[in-house]
Amino acid sequence: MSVVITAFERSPDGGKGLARDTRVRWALEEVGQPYEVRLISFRAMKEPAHLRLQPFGQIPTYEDGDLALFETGAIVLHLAQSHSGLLPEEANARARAIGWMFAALNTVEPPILDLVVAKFDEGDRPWAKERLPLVEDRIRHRLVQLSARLGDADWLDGAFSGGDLMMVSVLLRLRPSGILDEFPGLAAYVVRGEARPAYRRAFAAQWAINAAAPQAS
Ligand code: GTB
Repeated sequence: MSVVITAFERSPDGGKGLARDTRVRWALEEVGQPYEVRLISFRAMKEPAHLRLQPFGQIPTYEDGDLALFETGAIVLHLAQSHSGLLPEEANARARAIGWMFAALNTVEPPILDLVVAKFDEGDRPWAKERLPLVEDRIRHRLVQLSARLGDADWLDGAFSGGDLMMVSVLLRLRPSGILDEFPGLAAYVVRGEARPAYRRAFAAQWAINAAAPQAS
């Protein structure tokens, strides 16, 4: 039985790897699980067939036989728990790595997503200019803390884990803003993640689809 995920038929980022199927592809590549991709249009995402898989009308989804999952956190955690390669064997180290996955999604990603909203959804509001520095500073606050914890280490807690996969994926979304470059240790951490062969395969696979597709003007 093969694994099938969904991804944008045409990603709004033109294939820069920022859409969330990339983190799922990366996890699949890290654990050596072959997969197929069903590309889906924005319209189809809101139709009943997709809503049965993803109640919020979003990508990515994950199907493996009887199991259908949505939410990248759940998908990556499932892959990490059902294959070797993304979680340490030792129980406490495993629990800490899962903790970093949650930290990425619950503590670091929200202010980063707020910046996307502030720029792209609210950018034309009269108060947008005043709000933007506050949103950016909330991100910086988190990055100061994350950077202090990472220190000179390669990864957040020993060997590379699903926690790093999720944290690097979350931080990547920040690169276009320039804020990541204010934190050279974290910028280098993200580059280390991107240099992993599994990430490169995942990126190349989504790039092949998006670079080939005509972009919306
Ligand atoms: N919490 C969910 C998860 O982690 O799975 C969030 C899933 C999600 O936000 N999916 C987005 C989506 O389907 C795509 S990744 N959006 C369509 C919709 O909501 O109607 C978010 C994303 C979109 C675009 C860019 N980009 O252009 O750079 C980057 C990331």
